[in-house]
Amino acid sequence: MFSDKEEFKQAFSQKLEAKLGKTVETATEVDAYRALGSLLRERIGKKWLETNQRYEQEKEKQVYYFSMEFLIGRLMGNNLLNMQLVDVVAEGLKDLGFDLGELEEEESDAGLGNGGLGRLAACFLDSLASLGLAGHGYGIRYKYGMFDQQIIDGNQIEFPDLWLSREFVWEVRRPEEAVEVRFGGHVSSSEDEDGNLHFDHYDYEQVQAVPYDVPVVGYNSDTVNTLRLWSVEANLDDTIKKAARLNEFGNFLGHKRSLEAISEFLYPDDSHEEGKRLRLKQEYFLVSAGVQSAVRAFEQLDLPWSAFPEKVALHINDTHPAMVIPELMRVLMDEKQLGWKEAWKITQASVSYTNHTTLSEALEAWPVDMVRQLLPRIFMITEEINERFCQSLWKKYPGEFDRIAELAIIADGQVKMAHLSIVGSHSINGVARLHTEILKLREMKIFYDTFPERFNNKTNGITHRRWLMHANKPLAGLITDTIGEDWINEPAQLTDLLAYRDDAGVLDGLNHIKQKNKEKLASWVYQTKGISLDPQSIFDVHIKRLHGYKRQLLNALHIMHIYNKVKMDPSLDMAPRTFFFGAKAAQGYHYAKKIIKLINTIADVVNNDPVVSDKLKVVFLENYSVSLAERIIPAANVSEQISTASKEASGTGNMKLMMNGALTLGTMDGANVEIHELVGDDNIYTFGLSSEEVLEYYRSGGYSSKQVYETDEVVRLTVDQLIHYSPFSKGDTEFQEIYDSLVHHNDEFFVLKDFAAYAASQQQINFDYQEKQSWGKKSLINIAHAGKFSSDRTIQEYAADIWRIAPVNTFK
Ligand code: 26V
Repeated sequence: MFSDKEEFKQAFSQKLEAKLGKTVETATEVDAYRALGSLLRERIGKKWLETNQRYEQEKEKQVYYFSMEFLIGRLMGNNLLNMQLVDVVAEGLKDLGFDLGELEEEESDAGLGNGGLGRLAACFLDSLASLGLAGHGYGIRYKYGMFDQQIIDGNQIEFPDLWLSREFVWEVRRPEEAVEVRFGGHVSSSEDEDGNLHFDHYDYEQVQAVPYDVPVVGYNSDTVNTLRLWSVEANLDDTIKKAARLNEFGNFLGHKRSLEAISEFLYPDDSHEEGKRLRLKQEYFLVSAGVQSAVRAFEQLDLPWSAFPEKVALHINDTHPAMVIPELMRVLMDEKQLGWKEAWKITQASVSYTNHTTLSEALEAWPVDMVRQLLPRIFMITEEINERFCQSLWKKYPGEFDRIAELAIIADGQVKMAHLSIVGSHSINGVARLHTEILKLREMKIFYDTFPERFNNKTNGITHRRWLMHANKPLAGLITDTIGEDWINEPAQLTDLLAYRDDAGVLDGLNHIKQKNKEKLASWVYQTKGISLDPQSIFDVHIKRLHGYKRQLLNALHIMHIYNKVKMDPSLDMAPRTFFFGAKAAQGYHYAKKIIKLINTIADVVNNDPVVSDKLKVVFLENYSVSLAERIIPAANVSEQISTASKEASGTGNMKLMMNGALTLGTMDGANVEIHELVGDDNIYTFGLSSEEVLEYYRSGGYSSKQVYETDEVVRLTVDQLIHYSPFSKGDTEFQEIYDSLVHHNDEFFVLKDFAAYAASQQQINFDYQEKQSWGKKSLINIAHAGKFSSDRTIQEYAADIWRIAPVNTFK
């Protein structure tokens, strides 16, 4: 092991030789990346082992965070940061002729998630380890993660994400920890002499779930937790037997392949539930592997089953892993011989659930026939949970058929996963204050009325280590120079910056760093896309999944409007702007793809028109991902958070941008409400309908987009350009669908309704930005209040209120 630069250089050269048979002179950058990764993995190994031993000895309560997605991105930079080795390694590599930044670029993003929900899980792991808490992730090791997006002729084209084609240096395969997961077959029951029922599952298909463990290194802490990613492997014996039974030897390989499909790819849609059988298989695969593995670890402690909830917390990230509930019941009853009542008490006391969306089209409901056929025993148990739940309701609300029908877990031929999650857990939380209120008072009102004590709020957070210290080292440095380094362990102390809100030196420093970051991004854009940008212009950033409710269309229409204004008056007084977009659309989401095409069309028109070129640029950055976010966010001045109020559960990009000194332009939605509350009216640009107004319109009608279109001339002229002859439509019908959605289908997301207010806020930004000093002050105030949005705060709340765990033995 190494503790200084010279020792590092030696260890690194030895690693190159031993692992790759290369010398420093012959090694490529990929070689150097792999050698460095493997060196660090070994160094992590010791603390990893010690952490696990400590947890076992102290019989520490373990949290297992079940999530279908962990959008962890690259690990090299973050691990170096958390191990506090950045400088030693960077300098050592430099001496040997390598650049650390370039080596980091050799790592593929682990894109094992769609967006907010998956990235949140990754931030939580970082906080758990950094706070010295015993919390681990259980996920799937998808062979193909989030698709690679390329923009060809303005359209999104998807390519498979081959992230494993290069060795993933951080993982360790652990075949000895594998478990069996069963699908299909039949269940029979029999009674023993004492009248106890026993269930026998037969004729099932069995696969192996093999874990690949990834260490999660805490910052300046001796804790290394585990992200356990499960991969499917066909059980050869079983597959051969099955082929023999069916007399289908010829199809042995086909059968094997179909089993292996389970951990093949991530479903790249986070907004439309499709009821796909393979997705259900994936969910049960994760759940069954995870539950069995958690139960196995508990059994090592040699405690009575009643102690299970004191030693194990099972958290489900949205309803995707909701089958944890019937699966734990199955294991406790069928394998460990517990009775229903005891098993149920243990299950409910161990499981907790986070809801991440109120969009009805994203709520999971599986067809009864599919669940029964694919998971017969799980279906039986779920039916029994439903039966008992409905009976208890009947006692509490005798005769209230409607209420009971509405609450039932199984109804209308479907298994409702949110209902199962609420009934089977002791805690249900939303992800921002407004979102939790909407759950309690509207979407889940009937459940809230039944179990008010189970509902609570946990406003999301982001790890300030990746999103500030790693992504924006100069800014982190300035903060430490200004207020000392305590904020690193206690991000709430960022408020100490407020004392410098009028300090010209600090504000200059802040502006200077932002400027440098913008220049860096501009030069990268120039190198990769050939578009030349003005780093003095306002960098206005809209980065997130493409979705109707996130209203990239509102931003796009507004850019068309500005373009028109400059064309009419080329000497218009405005601060030059660069609009950045990054967004992936789900493969089958036709409307979202049209909006991508529209943004790229606008970019094409604007960027090639010399009349506007010193005032306006539009850049669509393809393949938005964690590592791309790390490039963009430090350079942002304006953070677009313009969802239709009530629709964005929280948002976390808003927090990342705020922490990097961007000012939010947003609706009063999700966590924007809490950002507004902290920074005050002067340091945020809010506009548009409130969530109450939106919900009222949805409930009672009364909105007519046609009327806005007819009365607001700016809106009409702009929207007409989508279909009439214009630089954007070129006489084509390409954008007819968008036009129709706005004008003829009553504009589901209130784009036209909010247009004027949005344009007015943008105009205000245009004025305010020109006052450099006061803009810097606003930016500083945002950074100062961003500590509240560190995921350390969020995780401390989960730990105290939901999981009931406390740290053991950290350096802090
Ligand atoms: C739903 C579905 C349904 C169909 C199959 C695949 C799939 C995958 C994921 C989802 C859930 C998406 C929910 C989600 O990502 N919500 C976001 O969660 C963030 C973290 O809490 C929050 O900041 C965002 O506002 C919220 O949209």
